[in-house]
Amino acid sequence: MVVCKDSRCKPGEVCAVVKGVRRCVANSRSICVATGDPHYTTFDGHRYDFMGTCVYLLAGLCSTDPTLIPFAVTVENNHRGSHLVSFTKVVTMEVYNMTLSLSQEHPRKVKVNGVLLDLPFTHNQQLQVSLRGVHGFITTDAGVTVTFDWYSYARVIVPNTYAGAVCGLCGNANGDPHDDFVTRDGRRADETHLGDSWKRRPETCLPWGQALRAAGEETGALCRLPRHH
Ligand SMILES: [Ca+2]
Repeated sequence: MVVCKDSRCKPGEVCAVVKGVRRCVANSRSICVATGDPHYTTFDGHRYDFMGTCVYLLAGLCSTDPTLIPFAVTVENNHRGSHLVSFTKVVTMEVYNMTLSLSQEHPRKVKVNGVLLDLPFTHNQQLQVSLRGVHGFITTDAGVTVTFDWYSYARVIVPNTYAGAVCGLCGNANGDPHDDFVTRDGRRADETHLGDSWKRRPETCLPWGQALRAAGEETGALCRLPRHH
């Protein structure tokens, strides 16, 4: 039997009984929101607008801590109506060597490794996808949850075991909103440079200005998801 003591848990964790086993669990969580056209609120509460039309890393593990389950959540934005704004079109989570997508195109369904499925979906008790109200919830036993309403409102929820170990448009979840605007290469940035740095496979994505001029093209087709490392 696994036994833990509070003194052996990381900061931000407590010892608790989970499914009959005592183990260290997070005692709080952080929520990042992407909504509308799109407005972002980072895990640490920093709010900003970024309207790139590509595939971006919203949040993912950026630490080599072996106790943390790797995951990556990307968002794909498109134009809706006006060419001047973009909306979240697809939210994709990579976790446990699976790729799960919730897409505007397929309301109330999930695409798992390319196969479209009805909800609820469960996998090895590691992962569940369910419908709660208008929101699809991808919940993992790592404690990371992703939601999307198949329209424009997406969230990533991480337990504070991931504090300071995540990166992307949602920031690092370390409790400090002032250091959330950090690019992939670790530099401070404004919204545009922040967003552009978190493109997936940047060389195939158009910069925001060119994306505007190319509006009408299916920009999403230009940006395929590489594996997250
Ligand atoms: Ca922060």
